[in-house]
Amino acid sequence: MYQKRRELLAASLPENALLFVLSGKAPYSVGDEQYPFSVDRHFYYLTGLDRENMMYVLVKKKGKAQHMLVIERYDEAMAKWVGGRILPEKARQISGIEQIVMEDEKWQRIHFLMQYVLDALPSVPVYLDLKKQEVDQKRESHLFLEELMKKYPNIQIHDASSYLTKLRLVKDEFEVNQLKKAISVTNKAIQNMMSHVKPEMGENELEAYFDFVLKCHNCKHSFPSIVGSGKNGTILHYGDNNQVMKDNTLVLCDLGASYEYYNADITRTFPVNGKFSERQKQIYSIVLEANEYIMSLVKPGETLRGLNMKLIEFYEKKLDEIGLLNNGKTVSDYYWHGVSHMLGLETHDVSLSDYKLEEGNVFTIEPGLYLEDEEIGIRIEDNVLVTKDGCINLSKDIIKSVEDIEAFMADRNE
Ligand SMILES: [Mn+2]
Repeated sequence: MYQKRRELLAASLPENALLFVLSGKAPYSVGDEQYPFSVDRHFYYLTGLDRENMMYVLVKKKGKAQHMLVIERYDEAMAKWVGGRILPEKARQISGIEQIVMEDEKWQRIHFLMQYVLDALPSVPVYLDLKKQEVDQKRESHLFLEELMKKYPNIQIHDASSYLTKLRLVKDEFEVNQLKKAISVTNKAIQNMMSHVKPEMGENELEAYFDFVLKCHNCKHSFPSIVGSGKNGTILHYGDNNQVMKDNTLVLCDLGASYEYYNADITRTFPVNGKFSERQKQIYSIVLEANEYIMSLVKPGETLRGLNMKLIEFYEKKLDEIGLLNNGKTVSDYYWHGVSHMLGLETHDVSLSDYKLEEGNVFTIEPGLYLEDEEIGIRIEDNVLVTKDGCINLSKDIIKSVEDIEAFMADRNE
């Protein structure tokens, strides 16, 4: 599988190329602590490995590709403290890359590859992921590039990110299955929340019912959970989750399980006491209809921006019907974010500008409506897979109709 991805990448690169993808390094924190390490997702996608200080190298020349992996030398003294670095055999077995080079022999090998690609060329085309430069592992690519330029001033530098992004946008069968697992755990965890929620409970306590299920399934969080009741549900990135949930309010839960780096991103909104009020039901029904309407429009060729425009048109009509657009109010007073983003190894997964949907994309559909004055915040978010003429809702098993939610919550007391 990883081999297939590397072959696809090699095929998409121009003739004569030397590409480097780094796994990254945890930034220093304080004392002898490090920030938690999170592997570079391009690296993981191409190798299945998730350790620090590794590098994948691809050489393409005369239509032929060679692959190489640089890893740290195993050190027994170090292993006693932090556990073993990965052994060459294990790295080879997971990634399927035959050629493994030790970190301390890396420059010798790179020098050889430079000469090999250079042969008859004025300079060596070097490809690196240079898209982001932040306080995260992406910086490693830039540091490596600086080192490379010192040693080889005559290279041509190219950004490899669009080549990698194009591949990652279309999910293979394995990836779809990983996402399904993450979504299934998220479903169980949301059910656990719905089973236990009640008035006067803290948002943090409700959040703990989600966390417990994730931990039991060896999952992590895709992102910090949002558990916002009443007015807190109208704050887009509310994350305090520390208020007491009042009777007759709704609680908006935007959260997801991450399974082996594949991220679910789901939002469900439900009544704290198990029953929607008439007004809550009215607003909720519009958001649910919006969710299903946008889902029905998905097909190859559409864009996420286009879907969002359709949603705004839909809201213009619906909100006008119930009198919310009087006194100069517009849709943007009640809805101001995008309806979708790509999903995968990152929660806001890689994409290209004005990208037209293709079969195999996975993305979110998450319309919301936020009525601050009425303390009603509602969002309903699903994760869908684009097919050749529509889409499949990967999170269809996570209940969302008023009837299903009320029935589920009524049942729990019996
Ligand atoms: Mn989302």
